[in-house]
Amino acid sequence: MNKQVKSKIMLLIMISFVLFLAACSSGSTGGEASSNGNKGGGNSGEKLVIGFSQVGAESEWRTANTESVKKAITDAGHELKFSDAQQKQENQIKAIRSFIAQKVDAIVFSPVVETGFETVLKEAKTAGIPVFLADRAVDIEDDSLWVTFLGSDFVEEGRKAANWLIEEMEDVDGEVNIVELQGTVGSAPAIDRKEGFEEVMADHPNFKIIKSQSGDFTRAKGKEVMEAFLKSDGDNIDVLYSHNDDMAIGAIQAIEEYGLKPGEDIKIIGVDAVKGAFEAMAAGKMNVTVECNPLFGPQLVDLIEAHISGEKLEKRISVEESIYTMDQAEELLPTRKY
Ligand code: GYE
Repeated sequence: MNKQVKSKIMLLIMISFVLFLAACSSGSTGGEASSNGNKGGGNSGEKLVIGFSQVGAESEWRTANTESVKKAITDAGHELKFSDAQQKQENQIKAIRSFIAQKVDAIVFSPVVETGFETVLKEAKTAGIPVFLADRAVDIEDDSLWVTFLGSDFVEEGRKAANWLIEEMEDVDGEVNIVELQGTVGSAPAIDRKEGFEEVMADHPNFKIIKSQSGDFTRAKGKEVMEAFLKSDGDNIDVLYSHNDDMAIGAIQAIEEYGLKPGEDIKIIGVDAVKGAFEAMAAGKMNVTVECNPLFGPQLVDLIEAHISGEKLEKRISVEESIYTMDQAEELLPTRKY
C-alpha cells in the first residue's frame, strides 16, 4: 500500500470515528435538552415508571378519573406507582417525596388544594423529574415547576352554570335566592367554579347567594350542609348551586326529607355530569349538570411520552366539555361512560 492510499484510509477511519462520537452525544443531549430538566434518554416506546398522586376517592368523578389514568398508564406498557391522598395535602407531599426517592421517570399530580406545594415541587425539579398537573392546578408563580396542566376550565364551568340559571329564570320577577355548596376549601375547582358563577351573577342583582358553605365534594357532607341550609332558610331557597354532582345528590336527599321537591321547589344545578346526575335528572329531581370530563388518562399518557421524547408542550391543555339538562337525561343516560 502506498503512502497516499494509507493516509486516505486513516482519514476515512478518523471521519467515521468523529461521526460515531457525534451520534452518541446527540443521543444523550437530546433527552436532557427537553423542557423541565427531565433526565433524558427517553425515546418513545421506552417503558417509564410513573408515580400518580391522586386526591382521594371523594366523588363519582374521582373514581372515574382514577380508573382512566391508571388504565392508560398500564395499557401503554408503563409501570404505575399509585398513591391515594384521602383528600389530605400532607399525604400528597409524602407521596411525591417517595416518588422522588424511587427515582420515577415522571410524576402525575392532582393537587388537593392550590397552595403549599412549592417546596416539594422544587425538590422534584432538582431531582430532574418532570411533573404533570392533572385535573387541578396550583397557585404558584414559578411555572417551571411543572411541565403542563391538563384539565378543565373550572371558571368557565361556573359561568355555564350561572348562564343556564339566568336563562331558565329570566321571567321571574323579584329575588331569586340561591344556596351554594362549595367544593373542598382551597381547591382549584371550588375557587374557580365560585368565581365564574359570581362573575355572571354580578350583572343580575336580583339573583342572590344567600348561603354558601363547603361540602368537601362528598355526598355525605352535601346532605349535612343542605340540612343546615334548610333549617335556617327553609322555604326561602329557590336554587341550589352545587360545585359537584355528588354534593347535589346528597342535598337532594336532604330536600326530600325536609318535605320539598328537588328539581321543582328548589332548582338543582350540579357540575361533573356523572351517571348519578343523569339518574337524578331522569327522575325529575335535578335540573342541569355542567360537564367536567375525567376521562383524560390516554391524553395524559400521550403528553408524558411526548415530553420524554423531547417535544415542547403548551403550559395549559384543556378538556372539551358541554352542559346537559333534565330533558336530555333519559336519552343520554345509557351512553354515559362515567
Ligand atoms: O368536580 C369533583 C371532584 O377536581 C374536577 O373533584 C375535580 C373535582 C370534581 O371531587 O367531583
